[in-house]
Amino acid sequence: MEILHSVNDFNEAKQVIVGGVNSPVRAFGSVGGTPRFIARGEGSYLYDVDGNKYLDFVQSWGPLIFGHGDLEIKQASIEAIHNGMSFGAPTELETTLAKEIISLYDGVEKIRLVSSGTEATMSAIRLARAYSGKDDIIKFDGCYHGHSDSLLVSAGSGCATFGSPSSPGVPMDFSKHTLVARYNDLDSVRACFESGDVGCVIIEPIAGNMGLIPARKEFIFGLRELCDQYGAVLIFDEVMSGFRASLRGAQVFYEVIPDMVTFGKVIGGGMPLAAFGGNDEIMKLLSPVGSVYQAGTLSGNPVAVSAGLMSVCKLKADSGLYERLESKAKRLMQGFAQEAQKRGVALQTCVRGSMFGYFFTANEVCNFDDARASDTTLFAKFHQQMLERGIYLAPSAFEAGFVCSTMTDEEIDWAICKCGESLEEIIYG
Ligand code: HOZ
Repeated sequence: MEILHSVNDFNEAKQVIVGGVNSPVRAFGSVGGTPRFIARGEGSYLYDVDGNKYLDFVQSWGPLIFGHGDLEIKQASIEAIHNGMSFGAPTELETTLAKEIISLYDGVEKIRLVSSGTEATMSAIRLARAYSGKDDIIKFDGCYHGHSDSLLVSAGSGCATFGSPSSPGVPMDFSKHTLVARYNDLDSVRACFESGDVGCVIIEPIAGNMGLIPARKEFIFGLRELCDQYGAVLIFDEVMSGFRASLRGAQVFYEVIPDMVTFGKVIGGGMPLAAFGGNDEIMKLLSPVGSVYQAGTLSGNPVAVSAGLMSVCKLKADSGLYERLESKAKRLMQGFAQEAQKRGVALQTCVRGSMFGYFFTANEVCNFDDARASDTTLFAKFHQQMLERGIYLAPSAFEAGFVCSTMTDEEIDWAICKCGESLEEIIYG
């Protein structure tokens, strides 16, 4: 495969952009090789600057559930642009999108729109602290909630890849309020509650930043009980799983109502849009009604909201969509598992709606320790071989994969075939 233009572009980018990328995992640090510079995307495919075509299982890290360049989402964005790019004043569109989200997610009575998942989780934590009157929060090893100071502790993918579990530059005074528990381990949560003055628990109920690891049902029930017992706010971070694992995100799988939910990715249809919401009691503390401050010039941007609204409306309109997406993701993961088994390679796979994950290990993966124990060297080789064969997978063993609505069974089968070839090359090549 010819990638000369990507190599040149990467070298040039490194002269002016730190590491040549604007988000660390894109640099391919943990898998090696040159990140492909992308010229365009269409449906299930990405095209790089050298003209190579890739079946894309990253889909912009989740937002593009309808694939690249969906016509209706594009049209809605273009129409919005005709009316103006940004107003810094309220629009009717924002209310419509807020109503749609509230109608689907239990526990969400009021919403605030922001521009990124980092903003959503950071603001939700601030509000939870103000509501509970307590500074300590519990997060889980391997869960990623954006890069704000108090959440950048044991934070999964990007941090794991670069070997800095908590980043330099985060004062100890900030991170000392962040207690880290083990995913799917209630005893570790109890221990945190007993050792601190905990006002909030934040969790990705379907973790997608340490590979795909869903929480067990009884674990989520237990979290709800502990939060109620200790007067702590339970936040579901559904930036990745919201509208991805199902139309109602994790709530379909757990039937537990959180106090707050954060959203991002799919709700922006590919544009920078995120949100946080919760019950009225908590949300009314937010400025301008309450005194907890949060603001943003581009919050509720009309172009982003139009793309997101079209995306959500399309998801609601197609009742069989998530079943179809899940069956594609299952077909892919079953295919990978069979190809691995044929060659004696240990592989664990997982699917939640349109999200999928795989680890090169013989053991069940329930938390970040299990994920870290998987064979990441083999993952890197696999990633390189698949990329060479036109299959674009997330360049980290600790990220989730995504299927989109345009993917056909034939495309999935083609990826499975390439999986077999890649493993063959790694073993015998
Ligand atoms: N770790 C982020 C996704 N889980 C990376 C996003 C990006 O690089 O675009």
